[in-house]
Amino acid sequence: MITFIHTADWQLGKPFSRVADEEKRTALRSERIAAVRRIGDIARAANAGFVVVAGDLFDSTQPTKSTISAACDAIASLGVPVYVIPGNHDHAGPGSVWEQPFFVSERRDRAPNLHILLEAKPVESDASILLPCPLHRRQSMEDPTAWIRDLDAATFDDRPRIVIAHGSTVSFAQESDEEDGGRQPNLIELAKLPLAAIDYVALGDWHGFVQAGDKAWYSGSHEIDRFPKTGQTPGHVAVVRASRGAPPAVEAHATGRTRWLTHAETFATDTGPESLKETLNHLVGNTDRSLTLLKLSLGGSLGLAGHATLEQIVQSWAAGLLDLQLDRDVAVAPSREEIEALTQRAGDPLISSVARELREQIDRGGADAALAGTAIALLHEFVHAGGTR
Ligand SMILES: [Mn+2]
Repeated sequence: MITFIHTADWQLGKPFSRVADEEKRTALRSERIAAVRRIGDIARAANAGFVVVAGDLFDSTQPTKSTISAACDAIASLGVPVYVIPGNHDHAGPGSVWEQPFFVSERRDRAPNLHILLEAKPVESDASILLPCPLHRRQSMEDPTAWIRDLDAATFDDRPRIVIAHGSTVSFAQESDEEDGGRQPNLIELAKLPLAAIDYVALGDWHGFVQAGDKAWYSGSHEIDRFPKTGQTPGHVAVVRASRGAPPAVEAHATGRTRWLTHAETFATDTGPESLKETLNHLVGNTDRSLTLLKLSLGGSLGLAGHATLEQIVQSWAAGLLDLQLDRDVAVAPSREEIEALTQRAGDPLISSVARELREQIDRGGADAALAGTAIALLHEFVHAGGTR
């Protein structure tokens, strides 16, 4: 029996362009490198003999030199051979990273345990026979595993045979995990593989840990890189125990540490923001904000005081979280007391007269009322931020 780690879809160098804050984009990229290093802890604990990366080690065919160097150092830290196939993101077509002189020399000098499998042909490692299915272009309409169908397995000894492939399988064809969607390239037909002659199929491309067939698993990405769809479990690697002619034993082990949470709230009263604060503290915790990304949808309506409280809460969480994706559609419904107070500021005749004008527009209703509501909220904020005495 052999034990190895199956992982995929590291997508090192992913730009995270939807995250507005540059410092946080950098932190997200660093987390993907740090998660590679944590694979080493799992490999040592499981006594794994090697690591298989089933495609998309890099996010693009042209990663930066910093990304290449960080990747090589992290891979070297794993301490066991690491076998990699190119996926669709880092395919081995012309001008690929794999033939770039900087990558070639960094791999040689920093990560001699890293082996890039560029050809569709059997590779005999010490303990196993690897059957790599590298991608040579981003999208191919040919099944990358097709070459294995005609393989003469009689020439192999009794080492376990491991297919390494990247793409959708027929069972997952309708739900590609690629963000660009569209028609299904790189489609793998597991049923056409000579499964009796194969002991494990290590798949990449789907970002959650999931069994895709009799002997086939997706490990998912080692660190979460998007808000997961329901039921997905990204942020894991697979620890695989395989023997020739026996079913594999496959376990998911957590390697990710970023959290991607979703929350929605509809406000009805001005106490809403305070209760949102409680909810977020409970959901995220006060010590873990810098590793958490939150998609927050806010609706309903609030008075002026409620909006001011909400704004303070939003600013704190936007700064403290690894990212806050805010969908805020909260109407202004100022209380009569709040408007009256603004219209009667004895020392501020200008503020008072503007507030009275806005109050009249709100009372008249119609399209201008919503604008006036927003304006009076801004006026309230201005007054309470010390813009006037
Ligand atoms: Mn992919």
